[in-house]
Amino acid sequence: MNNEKQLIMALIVLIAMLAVLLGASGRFENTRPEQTSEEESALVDEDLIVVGFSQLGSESVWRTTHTQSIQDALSKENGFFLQYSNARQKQENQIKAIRGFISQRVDYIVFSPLMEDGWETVLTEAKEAGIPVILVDRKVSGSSDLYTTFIGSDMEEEGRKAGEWLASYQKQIGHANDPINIVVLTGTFGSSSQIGRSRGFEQVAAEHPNWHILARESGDFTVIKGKEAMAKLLRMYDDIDVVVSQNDEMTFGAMEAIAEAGYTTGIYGDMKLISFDGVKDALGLVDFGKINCDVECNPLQGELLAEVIHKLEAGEQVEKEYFVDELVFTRDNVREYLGDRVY
Ligand code: GYE
Repeated sequence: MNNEKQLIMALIVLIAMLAVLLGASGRFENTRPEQTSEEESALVDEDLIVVGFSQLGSESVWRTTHTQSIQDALSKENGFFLQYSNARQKQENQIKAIRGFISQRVDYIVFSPLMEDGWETVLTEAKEAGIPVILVDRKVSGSSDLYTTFIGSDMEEEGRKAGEWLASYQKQIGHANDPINIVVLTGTFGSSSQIGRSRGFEQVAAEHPNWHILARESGDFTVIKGKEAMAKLLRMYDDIDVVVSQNDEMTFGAMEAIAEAGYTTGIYGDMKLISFDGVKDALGLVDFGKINCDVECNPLQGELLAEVIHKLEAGEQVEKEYFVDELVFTRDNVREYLGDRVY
């Protein structure tokens, strides 16, 4: 009986020791809780190129289309294993995501920086770890040694196109020298899209002493904030001739505020309206004559990105910047493109 008891006790002790050991090794394996076993095996799978993609958020149709384009192009079928992280408009989330990608030793880091400033430390960490960084859509300030290449739009050129459209339109309607009052709804402050589009438009405005930019107000690239910003401007000024809105979401919001204030926009409206992006719903409004001009920003960057990564894999030289093709839509040409627009 005693012997039996001793045997049972010994067994219990043994089981407890085994449980502790297993638990400990389980904890050890879990030091990277964000990785699933599928991800772990992809990391050791030599055939897949592992890419960590930090997207800045999902504030617009443009942005969700951009994300989808990258997810489609960097698919398993195309030889990639993509880890996607959405920073929800917070720079600290992007920094955290990039640090996670570094500790996982991904092959490439792709990221769309919320704003231009504040990346030196984390990009230096990526460089020291030997991981190439590819910027998509937006740029960073500072040394270009901290990234391998950029794929996206020429934002300054987009801003200039908006200005040039306005100049040619004023001329076409015979009012080239009339004084005009302009308000600008800007995107996320400090982002390269806000900085570039503002700079480009202002370059053209500077050539026209009769153009008066009354105010610039941030609408953070969203419908709600675009509406708030426009409502504020309408309370401040009753003589606005032109609204330049740096993306379609803010334009939709601004149009609500303008209608609520009793004004109209577009070809036959009280205010001329210039937008950026060129998503399907906005192009519909161009066709309808409610938005005068929409400067395209092309979110379909995934295929070019995949191509560039394949080049890097092959040890080929790549460019420092790749710009995507973009158009300017007005009522004169929009029908040609509206039918094929998928986003
Ligand atoms: O215009 C806007 C998005 O950076 C070009 O970001 C991008 C801009 C785009 O939220 O809709």
